[in-house]
Amino acid sequence: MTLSISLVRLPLLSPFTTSFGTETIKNALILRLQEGGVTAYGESVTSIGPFYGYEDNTTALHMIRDYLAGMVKDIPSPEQFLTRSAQLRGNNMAKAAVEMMLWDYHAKKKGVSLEKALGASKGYADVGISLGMDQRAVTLRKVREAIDRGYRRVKLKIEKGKEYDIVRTAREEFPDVQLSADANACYTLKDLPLLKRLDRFGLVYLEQPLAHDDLLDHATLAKELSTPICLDESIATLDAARQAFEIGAAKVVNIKPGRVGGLVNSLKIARLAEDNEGHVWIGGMLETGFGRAFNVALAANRLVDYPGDTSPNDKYFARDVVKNPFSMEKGRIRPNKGPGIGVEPDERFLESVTVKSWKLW
Ligand code: OSB
Ligand code: MG
Repeated sequence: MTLSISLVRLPLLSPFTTSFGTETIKNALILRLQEGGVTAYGESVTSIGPFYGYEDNTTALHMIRDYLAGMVKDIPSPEQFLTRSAQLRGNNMAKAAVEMMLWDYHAKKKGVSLEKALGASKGYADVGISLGMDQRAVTLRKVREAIDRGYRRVKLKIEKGKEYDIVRTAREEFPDVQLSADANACYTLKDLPLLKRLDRFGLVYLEQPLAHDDLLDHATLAKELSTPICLDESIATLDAARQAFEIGAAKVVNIKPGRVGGLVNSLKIARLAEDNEGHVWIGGMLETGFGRAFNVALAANRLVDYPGDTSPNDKYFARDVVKNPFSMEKGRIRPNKGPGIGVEPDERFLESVTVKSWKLW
């Protein structure tokens, strides 16, 4: 029985720019558990630095090596692992990588797909695209290509002073597309006039306009806008989701299992949204084929009602580390049939992009 973690470095097909920076390479931490005939995987959504959240690959590696690996020697259920790891504050991205690996392991042991293990499924995930910031003409071309490929929602990244022009032109050229904008926390309430100007474009929602750790100001903003607010960064826990719905800080939540501590919490947040007449969709963090397979399985769940940022692998990478990438048809992706995440690693390519590996036990 072995548990190892590897850092893999995979170039992105094109740079991905948000209000917090530009990514050109995906630096992913991949967990691999081998027991009996079963090999299970996990992927941390952390990156090289704490720009999206406070965790990064170094802190996740520390948490997993020094705390979490020792808690899973008996391969507990995801729920048992959450109970054990609750004594450690925060660090949900590190916890999520381990939690998801346990889901994969137990689904494989039972011989069921992760999609099935998660409960009632639609059988497919509705897919939207997240477009990084770029020159206007480039973005508009990418919006057209996305619509032609069948994407069911197009999300534009925005930042202060670079929101009105791109949203207006995209809306004018594509009047019928489901359009959203993601600010990645770059505004404050003082920018209300800028945000109000977006109200007329019929966005399905405005994603994370204010601070990464704020709920209260979002509730204030929500009262001033007709566009619904979707929270991403601010929903770091199940309690944050409950509080957000309670005070009206969000109508929509972008669930990233990696951000909320895994799939158990993701399903609970989705149920909370349903109870509060809210909406949820599954976000992405430019995952490799391992992390992507978890997101797609979750996005197919009945509780998920909006299209997610779960593009097929070839949006991100010329070559992914898995042999069976997803393909999209009419803006939908079918989850793998399993067992577990149902992903076949491309071992030789995976090895060639692995920077370093650590044996945990
Ligand atoms: O805010 O949703 C975000 C990528 C990295 C960090 C944050 C975000 C994103 C994306 C990309 O929007 C979604 C994807 O296609 O994986
Ligand atoms: Mg976001």
